[in-house]
Amino acid sequence: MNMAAQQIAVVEAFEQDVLSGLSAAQKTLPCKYLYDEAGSRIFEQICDLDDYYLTRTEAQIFTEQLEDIAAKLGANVVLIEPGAGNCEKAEPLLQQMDKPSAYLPMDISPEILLAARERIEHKLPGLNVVPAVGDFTSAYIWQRLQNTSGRKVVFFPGSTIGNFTPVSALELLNLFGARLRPGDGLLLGADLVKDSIVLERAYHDSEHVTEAFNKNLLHRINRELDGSFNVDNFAHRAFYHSRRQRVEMHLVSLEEQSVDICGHTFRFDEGETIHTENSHKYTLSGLEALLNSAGFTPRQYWTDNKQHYAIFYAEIE
Ligand code: AVJ
Repeated sequence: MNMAAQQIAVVEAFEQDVLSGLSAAQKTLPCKYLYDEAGSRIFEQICDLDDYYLTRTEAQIFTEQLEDIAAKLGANVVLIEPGAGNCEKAEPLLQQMDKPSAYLPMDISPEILLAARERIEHKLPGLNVVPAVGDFTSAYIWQRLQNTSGRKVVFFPGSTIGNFTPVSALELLNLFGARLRPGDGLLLGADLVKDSIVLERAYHDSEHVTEAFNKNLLHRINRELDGSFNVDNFAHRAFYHSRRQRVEMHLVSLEEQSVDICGHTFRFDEGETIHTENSHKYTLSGLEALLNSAGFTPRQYWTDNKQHYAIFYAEIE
């Protein structure tokens, strides 16, 4: 597919997902659409918030345990990073690892990947950087690894796993594992179950940045799909659902209203919500069970002193 055709396919997928998501009894929108250019910029602001402990805590564990983590991964490793973005998390790790033989970042944005490749090749001369553009949840992008030789480690930080329901998280880890051989590894970052006040503050921050992040999705529909959302008629809601072990993000309709999108009309009752994101939280034993179910044997984990966040290293037996 050429670039223009690819762009049209992307817009059509967004349109279809929005139309079908808003036609469901519980209106819903896939959370991946939160991360357009504007959304990704707002997400970076979220990562700097005092209330949002995740990014800071994961970075602190990596900084403090980097030697130990790199040693666990071993020498001559091919490091694969699904959803790598700007590749900033992999850089210090690659620097600390013993003769990494290649780095394979995957992302849907070619521009970000190419800029990151240039930066990393400059900082780590001799390292083979092989970016792959595409969606890491599709089997297609993983087929490219079929002929990669050497020990592989999949690097999946950022608690991205939390966006997946437990069932789809297992499917995703199975997809990763299908391309790995015995002795290959997975380095996974995940947010842990904790006091619901701490969790809810992280997703309903006092500076209203998460509100802007959530509402950007409505602005995006207005921009790209000719939508008629009056964004001020919706409120941001985030709450911890303890049985489902997840923070849910919704947009609440503040009044009875109708919205037109691509020639279709959607009705909203007062108080009706659009479910926009799940952020699943795990216990240490829950993570071990998830890894085991996907054929990975946990070898070691690292946490912060409050046990707010965990990084697991596991291997295929
Ligand atoms: C990027 C999925 C890790 O779930 O904490 C942050 C996304 N949403 N604030 C998370 C998010 C609202 C974030 N992840």
